[in-house]
Amino acid sequence: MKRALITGITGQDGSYLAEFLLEKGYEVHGIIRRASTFNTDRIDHIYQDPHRSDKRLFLHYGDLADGTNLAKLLCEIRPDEVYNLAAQSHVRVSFDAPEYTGDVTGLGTQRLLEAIRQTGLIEKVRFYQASSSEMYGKVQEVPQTETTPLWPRSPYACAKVYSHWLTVNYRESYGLFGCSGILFNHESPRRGETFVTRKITRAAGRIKMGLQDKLFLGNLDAKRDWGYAKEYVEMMWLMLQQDTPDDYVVATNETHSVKEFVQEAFGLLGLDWEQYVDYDQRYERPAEVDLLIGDPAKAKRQLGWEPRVRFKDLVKIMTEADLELARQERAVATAAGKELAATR
Ligand code: NDP
Ligand code: GDR
Repeated sequence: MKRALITGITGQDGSYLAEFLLEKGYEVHGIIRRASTFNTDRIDHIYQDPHRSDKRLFLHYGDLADGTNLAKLLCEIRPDEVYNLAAQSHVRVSFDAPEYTGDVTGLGTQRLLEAIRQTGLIEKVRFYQASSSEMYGKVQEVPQTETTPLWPRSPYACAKVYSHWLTVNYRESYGLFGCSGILFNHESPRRGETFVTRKITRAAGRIKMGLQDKLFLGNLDAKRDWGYAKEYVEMMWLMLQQDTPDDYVVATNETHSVKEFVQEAFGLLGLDWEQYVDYDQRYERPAEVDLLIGDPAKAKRQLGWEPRVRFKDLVKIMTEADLELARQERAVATAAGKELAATR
């Protein structure tokens, strides 16, 4: 049985990847951060009773800021594959917390790679690094490919460039089987609620259900290549199954503006978005990435991978899921209201 270690298992991608690897028969180990509130919502449905003898999902406390602990975990688990998905992953937040972002999203990868090297696992482990289309930053070439020059435009993107090149460096210096997936934006009903797509679909559902009046957004003109997270995690695994390590763009080769996303989501619920959306400067970034569109030709040619869910399908999946969530929220609010009235 193959053994995988996932950093960032509680995040959007980590949860889909864990499901995918469990289905493939892997033993899956995930690193979670200690928090004062529960932070395992996205993986609770695959959590297994620790007393089960056939248990294949194991969670360990750890942090990319703690290299000693990473080395200890690697020694104990001795994984065949390591997927480094953990990061302070919010671009706008990285301008507010640049040092922290550099520490976790950049140096965190250094700590993990060095722990793999120092524990003598470098020849055994296959390593996946979650690189990002944000590394392209300022538009120099469209569509972006594996050879497009990088021009990062945020502390987050700078940290990702560092991690990306470290992975290449460990491959060239120490023979690590290390791959970087340059993933363009990918979304799902599990997307964090402060990323623009989920913020939009959450608001559309809540407005439709009468739970919210307004949606405040920043730049509506930025264009992104949005794909479906569930499909993208398959590419992470595929990269590590090849004979030689390499880097790949994972994208749909379609781009749409934030405004188009709003129009589509609100339109699906019969809402006129212009009545509900207001501008708030707080959501602007000091430097913006204006246009991302990725060419996944290499992924198709070499790994046979192609995205199936396109822009309109994705907006529909997310909008429908968030309408259902808002419906449940309203039902809970109504029940609570009735309970309160009954006590008066
Ligand atoms: P999320 O923000 O949903 O998840 C991030 C994960 O990292 C969470 O599990 C989080 O834990 C964990 N984490 C954060 N800080 C630390 C830390 N100091 N130590 C250990 N774990 C930590 O991100 P996504 O799932 O969307 O993305 C996965 C990866 O892919 C990230 O590295 C992201 O930067 C990158 N990426 C994402 C893209 C996208 O469109 N989604 C595109 C390209 C790259 P907790 O739950 O406790 O907060
Ligand atoms: P991004 O995603 O920065 O591309 O990074 P995000 O959804 O945060 O922003 C996309 C675009 O929408 C504009 N925008 C807003 N963004 C947010 N979050 N909130 C708003 O209110 C808002 N209004 C407009 C932004 O300016 C931007 O242009 C995501 C993350 O998952 C990264 O970790 C990942 O590496 C990249 O995708 C690829």
